[in-house]
Order: sequence, then structure tokens, then C-alpha cells
Amino acid sequence: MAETHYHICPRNCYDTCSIISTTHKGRLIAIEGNPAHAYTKGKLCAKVMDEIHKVYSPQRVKYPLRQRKRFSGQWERISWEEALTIISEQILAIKDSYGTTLPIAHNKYSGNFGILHNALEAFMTGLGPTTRAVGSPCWSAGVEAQAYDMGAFFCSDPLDMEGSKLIWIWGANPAWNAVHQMPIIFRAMERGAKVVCFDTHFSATAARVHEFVQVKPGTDGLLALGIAKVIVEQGLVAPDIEEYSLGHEQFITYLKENIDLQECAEATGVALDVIKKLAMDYGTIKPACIWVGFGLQRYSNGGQNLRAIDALGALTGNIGIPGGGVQYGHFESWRYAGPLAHDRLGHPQDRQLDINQFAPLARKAEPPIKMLWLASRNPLQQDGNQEEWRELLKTLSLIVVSDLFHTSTSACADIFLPVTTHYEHWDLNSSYWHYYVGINEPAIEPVGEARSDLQIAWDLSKRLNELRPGTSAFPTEGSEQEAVWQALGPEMLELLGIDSPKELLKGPRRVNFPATAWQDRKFRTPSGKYEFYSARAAEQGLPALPIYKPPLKPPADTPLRLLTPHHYARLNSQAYAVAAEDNEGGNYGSLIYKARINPATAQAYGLKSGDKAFLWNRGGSLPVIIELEQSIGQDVVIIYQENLTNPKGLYLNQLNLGVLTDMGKFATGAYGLALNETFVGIRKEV
Ligand SMILES: Nc1nc2c(c(=O)[nH]1)N[C@H]1C(S)=C(S)[C@@H](COP(=O)(O)OP(=O)(O)OC[C@H]3O[C@@H](n4cnc5c(=O)[nH]c(N)nc54)[C@H](O)[C@@H]3O)O[C@H]1N2
Ligand SMILES: Nc1nc2c(c(=O)[nH]1)N[C@H]1C(S)=C(S)[C@@H](COP(=O)(O)OP(=O)(O)OC[C@H]3O[C@@H](n4cnc5c(=O)[nH]c(N)nc54)[C@H](O)[C@@H]3O)O[C@H]1N2
Ligand SMILES: [Mo]
Repeated sequence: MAETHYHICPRNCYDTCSIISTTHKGRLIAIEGNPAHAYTKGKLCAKVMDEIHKVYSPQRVKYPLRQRKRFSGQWERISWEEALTIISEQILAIKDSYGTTLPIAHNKYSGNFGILHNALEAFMTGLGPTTRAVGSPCWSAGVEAQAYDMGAFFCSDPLDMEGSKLIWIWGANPAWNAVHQMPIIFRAMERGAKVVCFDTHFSATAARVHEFVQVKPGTDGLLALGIAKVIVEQGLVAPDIEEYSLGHEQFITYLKENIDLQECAEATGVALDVIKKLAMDYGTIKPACIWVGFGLQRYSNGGQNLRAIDALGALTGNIGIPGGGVQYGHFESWRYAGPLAHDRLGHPQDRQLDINQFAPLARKAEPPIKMLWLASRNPLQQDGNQEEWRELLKTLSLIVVSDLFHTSTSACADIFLPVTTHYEHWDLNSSYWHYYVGINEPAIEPVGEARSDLQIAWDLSKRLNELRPGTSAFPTEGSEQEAVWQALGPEMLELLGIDSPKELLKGPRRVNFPATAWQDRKFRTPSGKYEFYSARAAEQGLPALPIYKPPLKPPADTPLRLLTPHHYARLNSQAYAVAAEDNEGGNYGSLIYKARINPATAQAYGLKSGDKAFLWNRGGSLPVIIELEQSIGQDVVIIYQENLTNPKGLYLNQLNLGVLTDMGKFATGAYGLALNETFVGIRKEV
């Protein structure tokens, strides 16, 4: 008999899809989108459609493993009992020699955003104070910018975009990275909305909308300020701006005195008449929605640029109206309860290390870090500062990686713990974009000996307390389903309009917020208003106003800016067979990155399409295959972020020297990673 189950895609992605699986005799045989979900509407992306292959992949690690020597690839199968004993003994040895659990460190991020995957953090809290990676490699600068402007980052229900008359997609690429938003944008277009995409090159999204505005990387803040100046000059400022905002006079004075439109056109690469036309559109067409993406804020001036874009929304009265807004993301539907809730995870004496400077900070930490557990995380592929990572590893006595597959990071592990997929465990998921929350049910038994992150935390707690009673205050057993029930406390039940968590078993539900964020224009800033002038930003040593700060200039010897936006068929470092097939279909071999450059750049370096070359800087030298693309700026190289798994090979982020964004510390605990401030030279292979 075929059975069906509900799942939620737990990936770090805007869409957080509702999935229905079908099993036959205990095996997954089909995955479909859930047609009853108002946002994802029964459609899935190419990556999820491929998941049955992932679940049963021969490459999936199915048993606990121990590596004889780091980076040797000499793995041997061990039992869970052995694995948990090795880890427990290490924890006890650390406690005995240092008199504290601080030398135990945990670094987790994007692999799985389900609430039950907070288990290891909660387990660590039960041990005592430990060392944690805090912050995010992803969106920190933008989150903080919106915290200064509006008091929190909070976007309207993305379905609200359908009612917009003008949509600006600015530094986001939804045609690849948030595919369920595209039908909503298309419906708005059918109803007469005009849609413009602002990017550094002609992206897949730009190809699908009315207009493309090519912006020089990291200069969007200046473009926004130029547009704002024209709006002011044309008398298009919202008449009621005084009522809902603070500091607009200072902002307008800054625009008048400091922004020169001719200079703005030169620096941004956007012609003066285009800037004026954009301003007239944005100042007169209502409602107008800006979607500001994560790509735009991965700069040393990223937060400042985002504040300038927010200011456009506030200047024209578009924030707080249906079909308007400056949409970035939100965490409003993540108000969980119980021990796995995000705000309950830490120990008051934890040592917090900035996730984007984790390796350099960890190397200097005192007491030193001795044991490192990496879960839902592939830092040796995804982080900057790779050289520091290599050095840190040498000082550690135990490295544990829990994952589904071998990765660049697991290559350094002593112990590999195999985890279950979302088809094999219970979970609970919210989106950082749409307003739906859903329960994930297991459909099949764990593959091989895989265990869920929560099960691993219980089992380890049990083993530790067997070896030395009272060591772990985390539970030693439990039911995953009950953990879901616990996380759905009274606040969430009320938001979801249900009396019992059980009702969520019938499928995902929307939280009952109004569709338009900030519709009462009561902002969560200290003044309660939209803050053009932010005293809180000034307290953090930042400009109080959204002023323009240029991005970094390339060093003379490495003059090309390397952009590494996200790939249509990958999810960060998470690999999918569909992408591998796609790659092998080319004639490049599957392990070499494609570096896309302008034909004029190629000519300047004596390169042509298909040539082998190296991108280099002081981080290393990366072999690439050249591809030509007319729409890429002459001083820019684009490589779509992908994991070309070759544990011994070079990978993209060896070129990333770990430059940080201007904002992030105040709102997320750590500065963001200014990934797009990476500069390289290029050399033909001879
Ligand atoms: N060059 C470059 N670097 C980047 C970026 C870029 O655009 N360019 N993007 C940055 C951004 S935005 C992000 S968010 C980060 C993401 O980087 P990371 O935080 O490292 O996350 P992922 O690569 O998404 O996934 C990490 C691992 O989690 C594993 N995983 C999946 N599910 C589970 C699970 O249930 N349990 C456990 N234990 N593991 C699981 C996956 O198999 C994968 O190996 O990378 C950043 N790095
Ligand atoms: N298919 C797929 N979907 C994903 C992911 C994935 O890896 N693959 N990753 C997930 C994660 S972790 C994240 S953070 C999101 C990221 O999704 P997005 O918010 O779309 O972010 P990025 O892909 O980093 O960049 C988006 C666009 O910004 C452009 N950009 C870069 N610099 C600038 C600039 O200075 N100005 C302007 N105007 N544009 C610029 C890039 O060229 C790119 O086209 O997607 C999520 N969804
Ligand atoms: Mo991300």
C-alpha cells in the first residue's frame, strides 16, 4: 500500500517548500509539491525533485566512521557505541584537564534550518559553558541595516507583491534562488506591473522581466541616493513623511549637499537619464515594491547600501502599504518554545566567536579550543580565511563532523556521524520569506545507521552520563514528535490559529499577521518611527544617516573583482546529482570551475572561450575554464558558487580572504562576510 507524508524542505532557502512524499513498502518512490500550499503551490525546484537520489545515494555515509589520519581518506566503520564513547571520553578529559567545558566548540549553520536541528546546541548548554560560532555568513549586514531603519527586519507576505504596480528586484536572483516568487511576479506583470532587475550582470531574473539596470558592484547605495535626490527635487516625497519618520530633514540636506548626479552616474555605471527615469517611476507609481536581495549586501559597505535603498521606500511612503515595502526577509514566524527554541539555546557563560572569523579567533582563544563539532556546516568549503582554518585544525585533539555526505570539511574529521534526511525524522520549519509554518513527518526508516541530530544529542547525553553521572543535563532519551509539540508553544499556536499542534499535521499553516509588514507604521526603533537618522547606528560607530561609502578598491596586482553568486542547481555546498550530470555533460570535466568574464577582459589577458587559466591572489591559485559573457563588467569575474567535490583539490573560497561587512555585530552577533570584496588576478595556463 502506498502511503503519503508531509515534509518541509529544511534548506537555507527563501521558499521552504511543502513536499508530499509517497512510499511503497517502506521506500520513497515519489516526491511532489503540495498543491494546497498557497506559496509553493505544488511546484518544487530541480534540487528537491532530485532528493530521492540523494536519500538512497551510494555516496551517502550510512555508518559512523573514524579516520585514521586527517585528510588521509582512510575511514573505518565503527559502531555508534564506539563513536559516542570516543566523543564522551574527550569531553570528560577536557573537563578534567581544563576544569571547564569552554575548550569544546560547536559551529553550525546552513545545512538544515529545522528547529529540531538545534539539538546539539541545547546539548552543549547542558554540559556547561562552551564555545559557539555566532552570527551568519550570509545576510548579517542587511539584517542590521533594517534593524536600524525599522527596528527589525520584517517583510510583507511575499504573495502581497502580486498587487504591486512597480517591482524592483535589486541584488536578488529569484529565477534561481527563490523560484516560487517568479509566478507571483509574472502575475503582477500580467496585471500591468512594471518589473526592473538591478544586478551586476544580466542574470536569469533580468532575462525574465521588463528592464535590466546594470550596476557596478557595491555601488547600489550611491544609485539609491541619486534616485532619492531626484525624488526630492521633483517634489515626490510622501506628504505625511513627518508622521512616520525621524530625521528626513537631515537626510534630505545630505542629499542636496553631498550627492552629485553626474558623479553618481559615473560611479554606478547607470546613465543619468536612466537614474532620472527610475526616480520618476518610483516617485509616481504606487504601490511600488523593492525586493532587496542578499547578493547586494555582501560588501564592506553592504549595510550602508541597504539603508540607502530602505530610505527610498520610506521617502515615497511605500513602506507599510499593500504591494509596497522594501522586502529583505524576516524571523517573525520563528517564535518557538521549549528547550530547542533559538532564544533558549545558549549558556550565559558561553564564549561566542564570530562565525566569519571563527578560525583566527579560535586559534587565539584561551583556554584553547580542543574539540570542535561541525554540524550542518562545511566551513572548509564555504568560509573565508582558509589558511587560518588549516592552522586551527592542527591544534585540535578531536574533530567531529555530522553530515549526510563526505565534504571538504569532513576530510579533516576524526569522527564522522551520519545523519538522517528530512524523510527520516520529525521536524518543524518556518520560512525567512513567506508566512507558512509546517511540520515535517518521517516517511521512511533511517537509511543505514543514520540518526537524527536530536537523536545523536540524546544518545551522547546518555553515554556521557553512563561514564560519569551528572555530566550532561540534556535529556538522555525522548520522542522527536513530542519535541515538535513542545516547540509549538502557546504563542505559536495563537499565531497559527490552532488549539493543538496536531492540527499542523494536516499541512502547513500561515501565521495570522496582516499581509503587509509595518502597516500600522509603528516601527520597533527607539523612536517608534522609521529612522533615517539612527542614533543606534551612531552608537555602533556607524554613520547615523544612510550615506554613501564606496566599496573596496582592488589592489594593483589583483585588479579583478570575483563575484560568486548562488547556483541554480546547488544549495551552497550541498550537491545534487542534477548539477553533476549537467556539469559532466559539458566538455570540461566535472571538477573545474567556470570563470565568466567579458570578451574585452579575455582579450586583454590573451584568453578565449574554453581556455584553461588560473585565478590567483594570496589565498591561492584556482584552476578555471574561461567562458565569455558580454554582460559582465570588464573588471569582474563571475563563478557561480558550487561544490565541485574533490577533497584534495582547490576550491573557490581559498581565494576568499575573509573581508567583513560594515554591519552585523549589533543585530546578529557578528559582522557578515563581504564575499564580493574578493579580488583576483588571472593567468593563462601555459
Ligand atoms: N564563495 C562563496 N561562499 C559562500 C557563499 C557564496 O555565495 N559564495 N554563500 C555564503 C552563504 S549565503 C551561506 S548561507 C554559507 C553556507 O555554508 P554552510 O553553512 O557551510 O552550509 P551548506 O553548504 O548549506 O551546508 C553545510 C552542510 O550541511 C549538511 N547537512 C544538510 N542537512 C543536514 C542535517 O540535517 N544535519 C547535519 N548535521 N548536516 C546537514 C550538508 O550536507 C552540507 O555538507 O556559505 C557562504 N559561503
Ligand atoms: N538554487 C539556489 N537557491 C538558493 C541558494 C543556492 O545556493 N542555490 N542559496 C540560498 C541562500 S543560503 C541564500 S543566502 C539565497 C541567496 O539568494 P539571493 O538573495 O538571490 O543572493 P545571491 O545569489 O548572493 O545574489 C543575488 C544577485 O545579486 C547580484 N549582485 C552581487 N553583487 C551585487 C551588487 O553589488 N549590486 C547588485 N545590484 N547586485 C549584485 C548577483 O550577481 C546575483 O545575481 O538563496 C538561497 N536559495
Ligand atoms: Mo545564505
